[in-house]
Amino acid sequence: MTDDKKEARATRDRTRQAAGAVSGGVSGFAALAVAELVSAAVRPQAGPVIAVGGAAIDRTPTAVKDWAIRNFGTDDKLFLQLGILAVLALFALALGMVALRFRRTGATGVLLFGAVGAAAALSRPDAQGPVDALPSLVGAFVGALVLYLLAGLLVPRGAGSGGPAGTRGAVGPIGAEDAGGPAGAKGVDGSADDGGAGGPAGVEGAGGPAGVEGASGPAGAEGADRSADDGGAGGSGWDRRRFVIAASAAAAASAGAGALGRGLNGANGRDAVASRNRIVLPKPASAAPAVPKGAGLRLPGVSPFLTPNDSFYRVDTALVVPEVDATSWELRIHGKGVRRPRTLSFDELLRRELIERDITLTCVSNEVGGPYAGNARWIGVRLADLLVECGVVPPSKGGPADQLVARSVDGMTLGTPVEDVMDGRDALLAVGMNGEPLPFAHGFPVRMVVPGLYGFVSACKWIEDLELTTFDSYDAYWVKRGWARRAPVKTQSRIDTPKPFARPKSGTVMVAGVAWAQHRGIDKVEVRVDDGPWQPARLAAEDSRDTWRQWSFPWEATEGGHTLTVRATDRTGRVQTEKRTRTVPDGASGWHSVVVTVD
Ligand SMILES: Nc1nc2c(c(=O)[nH]1)N[C@H]1C(S)=C(S)[C@@H](COP(=O)(O)O)O[C@H]1N2
Ligand SMILES: [Mo]
Repeated sequence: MTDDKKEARATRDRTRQAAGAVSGGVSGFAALAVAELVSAAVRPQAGPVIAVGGAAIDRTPTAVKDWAIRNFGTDDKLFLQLGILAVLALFALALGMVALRFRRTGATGVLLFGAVGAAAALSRPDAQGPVDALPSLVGAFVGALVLYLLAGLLVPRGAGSGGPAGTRGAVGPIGAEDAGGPAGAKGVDGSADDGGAGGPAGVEGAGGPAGVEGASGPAGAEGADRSADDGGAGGSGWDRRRFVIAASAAAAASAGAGALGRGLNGANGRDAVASRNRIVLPKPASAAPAVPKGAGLRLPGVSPFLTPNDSFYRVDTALVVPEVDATSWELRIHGKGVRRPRTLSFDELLRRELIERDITLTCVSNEVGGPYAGNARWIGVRLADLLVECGVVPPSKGGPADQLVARSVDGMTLGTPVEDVMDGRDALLAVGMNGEPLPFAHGFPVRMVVPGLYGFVSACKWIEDLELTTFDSYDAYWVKRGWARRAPVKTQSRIDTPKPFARPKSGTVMVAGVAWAQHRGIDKVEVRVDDGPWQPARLAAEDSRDTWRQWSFPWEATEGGHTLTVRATDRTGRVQTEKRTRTVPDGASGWHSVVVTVD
């Protein structure tokens, strides 16, 4: 063989390898797109990426999850999904290369991924039954088929095997029949079901058959492959044009299916959106007193006293925010010692006496100085009244149940002490947040809020079930993962301004922030500069003991590096502890410090 020929051959091989990877990529894309489409018929949460992501979240060790929350914050889920997609893409490319030599093995590999997705979907706590496996299974089946057919186009023609036309003529129809079904049907689906935005893309799905036609011939040409086995000098060519057409058609059909699926999944949520838009929150029988004038200091850099909904922190395990239709929503109250179990609709809830309260919510995953705290004006029904109506008696009065387990539509469980809910504090089944129905991300249509307890033991979003039980007999989701059974909020204070490593000018620098000890109240905040004495900060007016309190401290700053530290004292007289603990199992403790350089 001359050098020229060798080089030409090497180039051909590389091109073929690349084409193999492309078939893998296209097949993976087809699998996910079809899965998306099928999930629209089942439920969005049954899609493979969401199911695998959800399963991964539930199995992630607590330390890693905590790390992810700390480092990615609310973006942790985006990173997880991107990670899953990246892994899938790598495997798809690899399977495409495998399929160059072993078409069945490659296709089987795709099916195995489908099996993993299906298993994940079936294992989700909110799985509705065997149908949840369908998106993964159907998607993987189509993906496998696409890979098998595309890889068939990459089979080199043996010397004298009669050229593409002849090959197609000979075996084409059989292959076409095999493949034409699903891909063609997809295209038809696309154009038939979808009248709106998805339309054009769906119609493109009709490109499927074209790709199938392209694919059909060479599928039959496998025989030629076996005999030639890439070896025949000059016989290792394959029809690039047909491959490009087929791969593009398959990709376009997949894009159509995927877009249609997205559109339909979006439509499912539209009922929920409409139900939310229709809600007019009744005037509360017991309105929250106006926020005292001096509660918000209006200092630049300090968290606003009431946190707007769109900047309120969000912590949950939901990869897709559940969109619950309030018109069909129900809450069931039942369990140990519930003499009159009942089920309430959203309308029944709204017809009850509503109370409005300002309550600060904090997350146990919040590190000292961290952002997972927010203060909102909630409207809801008093949970204790409802429990009393159901015949529930708190443990202190001899009731048999000491734990109230709240369950959400996405299968989350949170356990709250019955005693706390019934001790007179404003534990709410909240329907409104800062003057509007709950945002979807914050639990629409109904969530719990209990002053004084971390969110993971009290603030169930998208709630649908309340069960009275005991702490001895049941561990809720986070408790199973190493977090505490009972977790009252720890007294904390935070310096909002100046920011770490700020470079303020010497002179008077306003140091300010927030402090919280929900349901106990904040009585004192002190600031220390370097190793100096603790100096009292000015406390803003108190709204209620269930809310955080702003504070400020005019500091006569001198040039150089300084460390500012803050600590609070709650109304029981206890000073915020200096002892640093991690967030697991019951919340971080320690003092917040900020290092600045004064110029
Ligand atoms: N269904 C559901 N409810 C949930 C959670 C969750 O993961 N799923 N997380 C809890 C935690 S840990 C906290 S701190 C609060 C946060 O509420 P937010 O996202 O509205 O701020 O919701 C709680 N309720
Ligand atoms: Mo939390």
